[in-house]
Amino acid sequence: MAVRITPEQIVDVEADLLADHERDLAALAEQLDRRGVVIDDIVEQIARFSVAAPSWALGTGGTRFGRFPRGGEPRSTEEKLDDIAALNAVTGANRTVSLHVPWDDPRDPAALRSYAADVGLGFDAMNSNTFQDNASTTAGGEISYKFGSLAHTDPDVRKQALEHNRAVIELGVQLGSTAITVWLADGMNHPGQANFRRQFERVAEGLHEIHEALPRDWEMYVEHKPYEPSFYASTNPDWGSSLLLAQHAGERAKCLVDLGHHLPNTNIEQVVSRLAMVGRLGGFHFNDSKYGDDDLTVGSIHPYQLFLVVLELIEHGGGGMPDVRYMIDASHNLKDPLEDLVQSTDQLQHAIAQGLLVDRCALSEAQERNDPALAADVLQAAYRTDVRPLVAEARRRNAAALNPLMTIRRLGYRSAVRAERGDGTPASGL
Ligand code: LRH
Ligand code: MN
Repeated sequence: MAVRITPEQIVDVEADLLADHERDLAALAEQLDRRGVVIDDIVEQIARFSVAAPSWALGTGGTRFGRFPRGGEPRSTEEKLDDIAALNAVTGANRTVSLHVPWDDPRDPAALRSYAADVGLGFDAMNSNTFQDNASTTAGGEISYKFGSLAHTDPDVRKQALEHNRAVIELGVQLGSTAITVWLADGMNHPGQANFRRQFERVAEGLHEIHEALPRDWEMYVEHKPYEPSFYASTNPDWGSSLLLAQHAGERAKCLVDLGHHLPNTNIEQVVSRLAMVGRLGGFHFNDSKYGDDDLTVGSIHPYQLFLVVLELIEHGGGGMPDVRYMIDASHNLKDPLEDLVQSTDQLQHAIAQGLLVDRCALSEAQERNDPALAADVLQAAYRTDVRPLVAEARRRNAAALNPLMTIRRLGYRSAVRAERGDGTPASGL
């Protein structure tokens, strides 16, 4: 019997928090009122926000140097949905799941769809996988993706990669998803190993064929990454290549920005501004990183960068968060996967609250007048505001938790599912 978290349980275990919350919220409302800010609009916008949880990040992640599973990991896609339902119960902001095929390969998609609906979840962008040799994606091992997939010199390998993407789309249609994300590990490890142009042209052609296979109401997202597992050149390394590939693929092809897929010191908020400006910003894989594609907790290393990315989104959305795809893509080597996803979602809710507090009129005036100090002051006034009462209130209005991390611990979710699932079975995924 799956472990469920109910709004009533949350109210019970947080009874001692409510009075302080209401006091803090009233104090902030009074402070913001003096700045001409009506908190209800901001609370409503935060409450409307939702970020998809990655089905591949509900187990303990690892590296080539080791993996330290903690037990109680989901043994099936259904149990992953149980965990995401628990996550959504305490955050009120993870209302969809992004599946990764064949790590998730449901035998009965219709049954999985109604299982998800029963726990209040929907299916976000699907993810294909032509970066591993899985029997179900390599024609039973007839082909290998060792030297790439859509970029491969062998037409049989390219054909199989297309078949797999079409199969992922068909599965997504049955689940009610309306998008597919295509990240390719294709590239080179050695100078001269392949021809840059011919590799890129093969990928461009392959993505165009995937675009042509999209149902009318679907979009596809091309995800760039500078390196790993290709360590000399990735075929789609940066936003420029990704934009060229999306434009060549078709009208409903856009670019997905994984925050960890940028070389150190890349101005990611500017990348977001560029892609939004040309109407090709499809969505995000939120995470954070210090060095490479570390897939760490969102906003845990570069919180100000996250704030600036959100600011570009609010600019693009005309004062609110635009209708693009928001997804988390993380890997949890040390933290409990659910607690890490709680903190990533919480960081996003805070960055959005701070972004919505920016006085955008004062900012553009300072910009027009070339007054960088005043512009910085306008940004800092928002960034330095303690928005925790706003975020907690938005969650409370979604019947979720004022303090999700403390509450998921007080409810003993992990130990309850561990008792049910045991320690043996690591979850499929990263
Ligand atoms: C590649 C990536 C991609 C997924 C994978 C799980 O690094 O970000 O989005 O397919 O992680
Ligand atoms: Mn990603």
